Amino acid sequence: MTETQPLRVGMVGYAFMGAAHSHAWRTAPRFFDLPLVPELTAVAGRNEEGVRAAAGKYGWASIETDWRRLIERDDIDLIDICTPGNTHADIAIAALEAGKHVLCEKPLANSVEEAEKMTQVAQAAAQRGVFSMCGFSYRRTPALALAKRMVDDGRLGSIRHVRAQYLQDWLSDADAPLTWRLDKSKSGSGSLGDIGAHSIDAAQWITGLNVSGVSALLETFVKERPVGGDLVGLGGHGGADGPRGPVTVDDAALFTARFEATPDAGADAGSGAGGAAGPIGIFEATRFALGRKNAMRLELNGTKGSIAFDFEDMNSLQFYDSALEPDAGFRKIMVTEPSHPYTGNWWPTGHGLGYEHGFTHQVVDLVTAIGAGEQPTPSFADALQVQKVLAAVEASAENASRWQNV
Ligand code: SOE
Repeated sequence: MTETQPLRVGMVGYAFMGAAHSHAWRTAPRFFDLPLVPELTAVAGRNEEGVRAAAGKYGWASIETDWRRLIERDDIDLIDICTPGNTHADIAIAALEAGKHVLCEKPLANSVEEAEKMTQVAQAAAQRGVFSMCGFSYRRTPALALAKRMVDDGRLGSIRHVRAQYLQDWLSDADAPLTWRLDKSKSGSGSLGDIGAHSIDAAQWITGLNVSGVSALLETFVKERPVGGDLVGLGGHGGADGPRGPVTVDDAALFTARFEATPDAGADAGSGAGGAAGPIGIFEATRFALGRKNAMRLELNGTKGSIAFDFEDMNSLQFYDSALEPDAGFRKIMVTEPSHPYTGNWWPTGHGLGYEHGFTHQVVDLVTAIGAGEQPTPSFADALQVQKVLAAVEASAENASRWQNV
């Protein structure tokens, strides 16, 4: 019997994403057959007390207080980057150049320039068998993976409309603290990059088409907030009386978009002479939609049918098939069958999965690709395309919503 080789992981950062990734590294080999077995070798963070507590809680074997030291270690094969966006480029480039595989949280970087550099380094590293992936974890939600499969199988025909919303409400309280997610120098942007980036990636991935241009509005509703706040940076109450600091990111982002043409658009999509050949889209991302907790929603209307998804009901997908009687209406598919993406490795039909499973599936797909010596997806190049859309949205919003090509 041959023994499965380990994949020794070093993770940087240990807050919200660090917790989700730790759980995924630990769980993936217990429910899926992997070509390499992940080991939680070391976790890095600047605060020794904090990183030591995180290592104990999440099960990491050792700690470092400088990510550079993690990269120098020869008992680490993969660096998992769970830190704010302003640190991604330095860590990812150093890791890839040192021959470590990389998993990097989204958005890939805080600028197109950084993302381009990271992509160049990633592509050169891939030639040497050193791979990288960006953590757009929603791709691994079974219902969205099923949506992708249905679009690829032609069940919707040519896509005409993309309607994507990502709605949360944890910033609605004007006294919620000023955390790193509200500081442009750390996060790059606000709702746009934090949650809108997921919608852009999901829309491009499922349709197989890139966004080619946008017209956008950005708004910051609360301009100053109480300083302080926890490491996780999601919600809480900062107290109304203490010092306040400026919010330097958007609270809400809206944009209309065009996608590139589908190869059969002229024949099937009825675009008309001189009309748009690809789908049109409307995107909305906000952390001020009171009552909406994690409503990552996507609706696609094609020439043959429609699908609709809402993460608040994440184990199901709505499907309208125009080949059926019109009064058949939308049907709710419970995405819990063994034939559905990822679900067969979990519970009996109908028992459902949660937020954390997306991260576990991300590890499964990453380790499977590394084991096969293949490029995992989304690659840094895929994430660079998302970064270009984010930049186009900001440029359009700064220019009175003027059309901006990506
Ligand atoms: C991580 O993938 C992430 O985008 C977080 O950064 C968001 O805040 C979260 O709400 C969705 O997931």
